[in-house]
Amino acid sequence: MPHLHTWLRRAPLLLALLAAVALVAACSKDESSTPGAINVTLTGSASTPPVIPSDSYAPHNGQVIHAAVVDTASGQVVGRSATTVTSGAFSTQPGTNLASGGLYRVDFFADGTPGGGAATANGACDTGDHNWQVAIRDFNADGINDDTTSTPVGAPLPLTSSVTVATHHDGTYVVPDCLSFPSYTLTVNDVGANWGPHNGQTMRFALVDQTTGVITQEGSELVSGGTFTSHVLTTSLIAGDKYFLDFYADGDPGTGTTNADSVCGSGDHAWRVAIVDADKNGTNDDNTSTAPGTPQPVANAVHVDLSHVATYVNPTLVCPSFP
Ligand SMILES: [Ca+2]
Ligand SMILES: [Ca+2]
Ligand SMILES: [Ca+2]
Ligand SMILES: [Ca+2]
Repeated sequence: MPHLHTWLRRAPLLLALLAAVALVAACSKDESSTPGAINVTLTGSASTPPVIPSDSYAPHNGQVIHAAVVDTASGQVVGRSATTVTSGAFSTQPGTNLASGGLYRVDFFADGTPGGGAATANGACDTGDHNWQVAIRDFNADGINDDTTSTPVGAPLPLTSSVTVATHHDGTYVVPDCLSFPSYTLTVNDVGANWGPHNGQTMRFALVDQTTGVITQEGSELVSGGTFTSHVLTTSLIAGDKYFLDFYADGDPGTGTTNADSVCGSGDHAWRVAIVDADKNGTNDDNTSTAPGTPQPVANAVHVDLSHVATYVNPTLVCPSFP
């Protein structure tokens, strides 16, 4: 027989427990909502004070600035972005939703020989690229970073609100160590010699960095005897970034160069493969090109074997990579 008086005696305790659970849930919700997301924006001005010609990033016009926010306590890259230098200036946001109180540094490099434009870029940080580092130290919390010279690098201060790191071009650049931008080799081969429907056509390639939005043209191959002329394409991938490899054959399939116009568009066959090597065996896991997979952060050198398949990706998806 139920002891009604026992339940009545316990009711206040149950109510208190329920209230405590509700309070914990409310507190958890507040903590996870992270009010006031902390972002880091990096800008390079053509004319920030002092206004002298050497302040301009013009020597890097047309080149891509790759930026990384580094947590200096752990040494880990916690954000990446990239943008192109135009008219001696740029703006990009490598850090989003950063932890309050963290110690950060911005590393960035211009890909290519200074004065050489985009043609000297190779998509990787290496010898010849100019590199800079700036500590994030906004001591007066006005949202403007107070370490703008890039050499020497100051000690970071705990970051508690969003900051703009406004730099002017510093001719004395940090000696490239590229530690924040390790890269891996991507090799692409044709296999199967079954590209015959595109014999006589030019196959053009582009690498799409999903992490930064940067699209890099990667050259072309003439299709002959069902294979690519040189059989291999070699380029670089920045560690941690996610990529698609886009390519298209210019002209009506099976007709040689009929309607080839050096433009990616209607009538051309176009493909996209994701760069993803989940088992880290060096062989790409998305080689069929029947439909693009999901790219994963690059963590090792990757090899892609391309075999022709009749089901191709709609040029609407791929052709924007070939403006
Ligand atoms: Ca480079
Ligand atoms: Ca400040
Ligand atoms: Ca075309
Ligand atoms: Ca694999």
